[in-house]
Amino acid sequence: MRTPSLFALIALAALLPGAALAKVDPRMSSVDPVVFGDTGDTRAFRVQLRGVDNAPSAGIVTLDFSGSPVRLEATQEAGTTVNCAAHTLSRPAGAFGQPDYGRAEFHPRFGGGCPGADVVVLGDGLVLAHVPARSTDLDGIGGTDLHDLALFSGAFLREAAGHPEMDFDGSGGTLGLGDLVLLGRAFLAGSGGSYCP
Ligand SMILES: [Ca+2]
Repeated sequence: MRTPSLFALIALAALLPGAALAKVDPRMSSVDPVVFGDTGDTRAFRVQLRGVDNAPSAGIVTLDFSGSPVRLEATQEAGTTVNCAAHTLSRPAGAFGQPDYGRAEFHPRFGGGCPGADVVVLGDGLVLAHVPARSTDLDGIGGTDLHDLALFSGAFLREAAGHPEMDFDGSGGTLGLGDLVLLGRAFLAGSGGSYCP
């Protein structure tokens, strides 16, 4: 009885240091400040997982939109898993030995957004950050369409300030051409609007 137990203990001891190093540490990991929704896969949202030793760490990254009114598209880019019931997107960070070791790069497809930091970013189940969400499909209806263009044009012509939800290029401050270009690109792409049920 004692011999297998001893072997098991030795095996466990050999595994533990590696497991401890591989564990994701929220203090060391980094997350982009805003998650932008897109249907053309041109807007990246990057998460870098790191362990307590500040070295990259593999793991699964999850974006939890359940506390926001964001409408996830039912079809996401290759490698990203959408859970419509849970309102989450997840994808694995790059594996050890790869150039993107520990990094997950999302190009999330969704409509609507939230000005508050209501999207929870998790690495291997640990909360890394809370971030706001923004998309050119402002109303979360029908993808990026004429109505969104009208909403943007109205705000742009009236006051151009105080609309963080339309700051698509993340420049801060007033609305500008950079925001319009991104909206126009999504509009011309003509995609989006096939939301999760
Ligand atoms: Ca829309």
